[in-house]
Amino acid sequence: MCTNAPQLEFWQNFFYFYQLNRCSRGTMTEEILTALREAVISGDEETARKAARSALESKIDLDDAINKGLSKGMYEVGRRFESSEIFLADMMMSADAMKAALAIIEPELKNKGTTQGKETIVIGTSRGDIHDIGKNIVAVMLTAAGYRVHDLGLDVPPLDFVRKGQEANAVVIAISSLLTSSMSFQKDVIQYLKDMGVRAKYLVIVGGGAVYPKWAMEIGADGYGKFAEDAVVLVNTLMEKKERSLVLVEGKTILGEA
Ligand code: B12
Repeated sequence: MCTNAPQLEFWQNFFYFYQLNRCSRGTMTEEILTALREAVISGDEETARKAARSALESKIDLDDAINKGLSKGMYEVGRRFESSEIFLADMMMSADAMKAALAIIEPELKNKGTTQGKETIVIGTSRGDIHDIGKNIVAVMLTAAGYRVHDLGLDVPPLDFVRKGQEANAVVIAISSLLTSSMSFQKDVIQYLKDMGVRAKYLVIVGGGAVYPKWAMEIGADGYGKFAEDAVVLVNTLMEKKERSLVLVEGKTILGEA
């Protein structure tokens, strides 16, 4: 019996330090996510940069840093703006803080990807809409997934999506809309493609805060994704399909195909 004592002690210590390490890692991750969230809410660029660097140094999941940290902060900013607790200027400062953090995180996310020479995607924010933070994240995720992404930027006129799609020999046209008023331009892109007799050449996917699955169905889009990572699942799924039908993705789960 006594001969097993050192062994027992070894395992007891092992499990103690293992748990300690797990707990402190968990706490550290939570602290960084909170710092990212708070930096966006308070619109503090410098703190946002610091928190982003900590996220990289501590190797926390970068999707979590964006979704559970930065985007959660932005969601709260949107809520406060809607209930008139903050003003446009505050929202702009928050956007700058989020962009500052993303400028540090995004290159690392892109590095994770493989340039597999997959198909080309043209992406942009629709006309009249200058919200580009979410669209930029989608572009980075698709790049990291190996697609060639041509980012047309923001406030993109419907015809530009079509022209650039043709120029770049794209397979997918991705349109982001955060404003209800800019959604109708997504429909215009599809209408132009039809009028020019090239609708079948392109897969049109839509997303962004203002967009919802029924809208995607109404305008005859090929796909809708709620979050940036859904865009990757969506495009991969559409590429594998033999016949066309609308694909809806939320939380990396295919909600339905119609
Ligand atoms: C930051 C912000 C701004 C910034 C934008 C800075 C920038 N460079 O982007 C500034 C301050 C400039 C701004 C201005 C305005 N804004 Co603003 N803004 C926001 C806010 C707070 C956050 C948006 C954001 O960046 N979220 C974080 C990102 C990561 O999320 P996301 O954009 O939704 O993207 C994710 C998904 O949607 C998805 N996704 C995005 N695009 C795509 C595309 C595809 C194909 C797919 C599959 C997925 C996908 O992936 C992303 C990551 O998961 C939202 C509130 C909110 N909760 O959304 C209001 C909000 C969008 N704004 C709003 C308004 C009203 C305005 C203004 C009209 C205010 C004014 N009085 O002037 C102007 C409009 C200017 C214009 N012409 O566009 C309203 C829109 C209401 C509506 N439905 O029409 C919102 C909802 C605020 C509110 N609750 O009232 N805004």
